[in-house]
Amino acid sequence: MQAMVLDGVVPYPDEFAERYREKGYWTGQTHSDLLFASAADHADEVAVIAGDRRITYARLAADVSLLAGGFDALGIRRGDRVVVHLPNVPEFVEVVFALFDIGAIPVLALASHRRSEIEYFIEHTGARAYVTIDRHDGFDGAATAAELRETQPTLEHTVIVSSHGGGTDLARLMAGPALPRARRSLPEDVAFLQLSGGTTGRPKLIPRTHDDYLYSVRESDALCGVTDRTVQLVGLPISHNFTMSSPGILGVLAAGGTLVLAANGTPDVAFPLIEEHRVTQAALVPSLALAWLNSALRSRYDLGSLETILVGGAKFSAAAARRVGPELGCGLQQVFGMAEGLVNYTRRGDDEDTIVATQGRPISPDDEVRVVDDDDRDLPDGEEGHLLVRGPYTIRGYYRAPDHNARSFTADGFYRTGDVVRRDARGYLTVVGRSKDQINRGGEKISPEEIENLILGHDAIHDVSVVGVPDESLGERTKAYVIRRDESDGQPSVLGLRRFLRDRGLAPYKIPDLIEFVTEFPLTGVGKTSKRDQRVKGR
Ligand code: J2J
Repeated sequence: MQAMVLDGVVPYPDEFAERYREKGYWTGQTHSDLLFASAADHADEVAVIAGDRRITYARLAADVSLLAGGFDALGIRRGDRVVVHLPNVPEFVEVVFALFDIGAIPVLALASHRRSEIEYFIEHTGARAYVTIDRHDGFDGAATAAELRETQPTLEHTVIVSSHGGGTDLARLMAGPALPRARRSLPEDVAFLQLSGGTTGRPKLIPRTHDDYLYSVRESDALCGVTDRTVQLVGLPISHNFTMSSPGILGVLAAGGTLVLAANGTPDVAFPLIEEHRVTQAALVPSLALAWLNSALRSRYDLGSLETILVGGAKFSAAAARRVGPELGCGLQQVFGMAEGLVNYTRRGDDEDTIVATQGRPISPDDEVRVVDDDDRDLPDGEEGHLLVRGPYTIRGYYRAPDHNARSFTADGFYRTGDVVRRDARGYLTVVGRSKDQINRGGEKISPEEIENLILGHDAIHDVSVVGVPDESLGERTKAYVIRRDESDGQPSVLGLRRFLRDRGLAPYKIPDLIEFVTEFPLTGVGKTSKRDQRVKGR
């Protein structure tokens, strides 16, 4: 089999790839190998629990092979892009593994995305198929799919999963013969396209290979103590990089553990599931961890099975982190990761100060971390600077984004994370801020420019500036300062502008929390809009 040819992907240079293989980081396993190996070792154990469904490893593997047969019969082949747009349902796991099995490339949308984002993913990747759900949080998947089939020339197939489980489209796909076990992709192939938070315009897509991704998954399992006894609550969006890989659903499936899928991670949903299924591990964003700490429901449920919560996606305050052990009665691991690659964990045996006050240290001895000043000069430990990274599971470039890549990577391949950190002598990182133009709304990343561009599409708007303003629970909320045109007659209203964005098919989490109409923006010394002033004033 030849290596997959996919335009717009920046490969690891040969000498690095060789080194990562020699050191045993890249083992040659593909995602589909991972699942079938676990299915062989843990056939009768439960892989996925969702509502009253319990899916064993044997069942999961069999369904994946049937579904792979269905996609294959549609003509979906190795390297074809398929947008997968599903909430936390078992069909997500089945569909992505079926696509992995034929070597097709899932493009991982978030369930909260809407037409606007999905359209862009299909256009940008030339996707041939789109898999979604009939109904989710006010989203009408069937109507959206029908519309996209009309407007998107590359889109040949849409598959609608029923929110009651399965559905006629899936049943049809699974009616034919299963695809026999065979190797249909190489470990160095791009396995899927993950989403970046985005800083300019539309979110960038991140090509992750089997080899690089599964290295991070296996190491995450070791660092987080994941075994076949692990029962993991999946309450964060299932396709997010944290949920997929840190150690995530792939980590649990690799180890033969059990996933408990939850619609979300709020205490009212999560606590009963923890009690019922004796959940041992959960991944949370800081706002959810706070909600758990402050919930009156804590005393109503037995959370005694919980061994560890992993908290990441945004900065967890040391004050809240310190409460986890005493109040939830479980361990804490902080996780500072990114879909582009690098993941840091506090280690399970670390002293309390390290666990509460740092965001951990990198997974790999070969993660090359640099902390630099504005001119890319390396700074001594303890000083705040820009975090750059290169390593065995960090991408060398975004998908089909040469101009952006020139800015986001150094000439020698270090990724500019846009995070401002301090490193201590042991290599532990503390996140102190951010230099990228991005809003982190409780772990959900928002590109101000994307929202600004959409708002500027409104006839009555003259100018707009979107910033993140401090928020006690989410860390940040979004605020749009809007200047209407002179002749706009006070239109649109706040509600009108929200409706405008919703009608454009924008994901609800990107619709500004606060909108203020102003007549001018504060300016910096050189006459640019001062987003800093707007952030401070906006609280
Ligand atoms: C401060 N900022 C953090 C943390 C991420 C594991 C965990 C999280 C992600 C993720 C992930 C942070 N403290 N603990 O992919 O595998 C901010 C940083 C970072 C950006 C990446 C994983 N953990 N962040 O959040 O691609 O700004 O990945 O660069 O969504 O989130 O966002 P994302």
